[in-house]
Amino acid sequence: RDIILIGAPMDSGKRRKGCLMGPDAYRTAGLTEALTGLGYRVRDWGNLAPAEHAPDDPEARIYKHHETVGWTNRLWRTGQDAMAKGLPIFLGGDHALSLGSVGGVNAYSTEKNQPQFLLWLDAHTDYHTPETTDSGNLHGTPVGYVTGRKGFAGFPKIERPIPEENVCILGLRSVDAAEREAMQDTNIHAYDMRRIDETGIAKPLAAFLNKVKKANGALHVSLDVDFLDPAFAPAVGTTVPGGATIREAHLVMEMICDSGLMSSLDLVELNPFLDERGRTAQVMVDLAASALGRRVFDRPTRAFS
Ligand code: DIR
Ligand code: MN
Ligand code: MN
Ligand code: MN
Repeated sequence: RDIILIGAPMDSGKRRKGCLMGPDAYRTAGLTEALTGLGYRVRDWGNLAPAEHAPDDPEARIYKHHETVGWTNRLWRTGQDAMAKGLPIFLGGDHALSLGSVGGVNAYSTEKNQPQFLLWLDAHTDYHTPETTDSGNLHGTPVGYVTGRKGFAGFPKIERPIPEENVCILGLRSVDAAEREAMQDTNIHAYDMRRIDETGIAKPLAAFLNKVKKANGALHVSLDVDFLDPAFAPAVGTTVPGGATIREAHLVMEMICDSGLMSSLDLVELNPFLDERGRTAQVMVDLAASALGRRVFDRPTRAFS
């Protein structure tokens, strides 16, 4: 299967600037070369621009609402198109990117009558709606959007929302009060760092991957830089201490690869402007390579139980 790189130099999902440098940082860190070295044919579709959109009011409560709608429309269509041709990797850009990437890949699987699953690797739940967000930053809303929460005026309608029980979030350690309350009534599989400390990260992930496999589902993986501990992945606007270690993160990626289930991937929230010598971009490239087959030693594909 070909891999398709889709650059989304977007910064509209939050106020701090710099994520727009992300796609080129991944390229500079050698993403194409890493994947080519694993035997893939890599097609780089370059950097997108938002679809035409209304001008934003700088005083509005929601930051750059219209520009984010423009990005969502562009990414949605591009994602749908890319799914027919290979495995898309969306290069962010902030996490508002996933409004469009997940919207698009889910529209594709809806058309194919395949259940859509979503693995969200993040310190945050991103379960707000434009009505509940207190920051006004839309990067905190994509899980709410794709699971069909109300309040996303102006955004494309999701024909078949992703069922809550098809969503797994790993790495949580910063959840806003409104999100926590709303999450409580859902069937989303959400694991905070404490549970990961207690059980290890492999156990909840294996259970989720098993579910995807049984349902013959499509699996979108959304990797937010802040899933990782800031000690080795500092280039993100919202660092939260106590994140996944580099070994936990690689284990997650290697298990995803072993499962053979991943059909699309986001690399989001990287802000290269906050970094030293591109080290966080390099970590993200190495994790993407692990998700797509890089190993120290060859191992037989492992069955989940
Ligand atoms: C945060 C979202 N809860 C907000 N934060 C981030 O602004 O509503 N998500 N960084 O990844
Ligand atoms: Mn996020
Ligand atoms: Mn986050
Ligand atoms: Mn918030």
